[in-house]
Amino acid sequence: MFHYLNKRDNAILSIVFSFALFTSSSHAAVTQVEDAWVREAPPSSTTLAAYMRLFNSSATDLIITNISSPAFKKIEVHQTTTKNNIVKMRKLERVSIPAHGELILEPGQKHLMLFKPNLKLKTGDAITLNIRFENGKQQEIRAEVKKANDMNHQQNAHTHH
Ligand SMILES: [Cu+2]
Repeated sequence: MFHYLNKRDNAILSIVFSFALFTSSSHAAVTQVEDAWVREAPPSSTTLAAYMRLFNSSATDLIITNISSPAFKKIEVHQTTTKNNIVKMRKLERVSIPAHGELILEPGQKHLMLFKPNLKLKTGDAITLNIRFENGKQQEIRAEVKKANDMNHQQNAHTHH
């Protein structure tokens, strides 16, 4: 358990350090990114899902116009909804990160739907996502492929089999 906590603390430290770098650089990142990951799927899967948290520290909303990756043919932002026990996903046409706010992409909620991978992705692999914003800026994000259970460090480490 202690080992687990230490790992998490290190991750937080490195995120804080990245923020410091970004704010002092002229190539400042458009958003601050936390926990970007792709859910590992069976090799035959034609769609995968990616999750992350994007923070907008600026005073204006950031509108996402396009997301792409060399590893996938197409990427959409989806919203999952559950109605009468039926789970549905719909494509969101206009997605923004509010000023001084955040966009949370997480399982069961909003997520990135990644279509037609160009290669078989497994745990430990990483992909690059390119987000374009309406203001003309763009940002590259690295997302690591993980099993669904690996990412629960923000919630809890309880898994039931
Ligand atoms: Cu979806």
